[in-house]
Amino acid sequence: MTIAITPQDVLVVVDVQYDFLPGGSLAVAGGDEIVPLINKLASKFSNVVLTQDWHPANHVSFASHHEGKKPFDILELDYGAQVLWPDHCVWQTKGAELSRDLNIPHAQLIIRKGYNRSIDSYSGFQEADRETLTGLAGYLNERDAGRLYVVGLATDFCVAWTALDGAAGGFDVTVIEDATRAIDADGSLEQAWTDMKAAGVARIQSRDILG
Ligand code: VGL
Ligand code: ZN
Repeated sequence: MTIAITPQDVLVVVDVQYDFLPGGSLAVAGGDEIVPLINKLASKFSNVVLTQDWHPANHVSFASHHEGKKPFDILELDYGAQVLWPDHCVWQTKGAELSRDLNIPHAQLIIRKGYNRSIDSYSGFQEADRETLTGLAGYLNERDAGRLYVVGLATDFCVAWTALDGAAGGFDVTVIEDATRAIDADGSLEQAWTDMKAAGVARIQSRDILG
């Protein structure tokens, strides 16, 4: 049984940007493999939203900004624990660009996130302070969105946080697992699936939609 996608259903394509693809500064293993699959899935949706990680050069999530810290260290900030990353997705750099191999001309909205220097934002819905909203929920509600299908990079960070916030916002959320790839730092992938399951986020494979 394949899932029938309705015109109200929305595909959310998370952070398919050069810095998360092979050769990028925070490359996710196999990240390039999912691009053709995302294109195929996108052809089934009349509404596609893209997210774009978009940081100023001195962003708080960059290890380089904290003396004596290195990528993947964890730092306690006002809003909670912050994983430190290599510099990535700095606005107006090639690494921040969406992959040109995405073939989704009908995508209607690009949500940028992480542009406040002192707050990270894995989620497409809200920043890591859990207060500052991006406007995505408002957009989806105003457009009378149906189910949300989430794909992209990385499964255990921006995909998971977007899916979790979508579910918390009352949306019916599904992650298409084989159209994502993970960073998997220190058990983060397993934790993400546990959290998503507990939140009622469904987990499917692309064949469940494509047949
Ligand atoms: C992401 C780490 C830092 C992601 C973004 O897109 O999953 N991960 N910024
Ligand atoms: Zn980032």
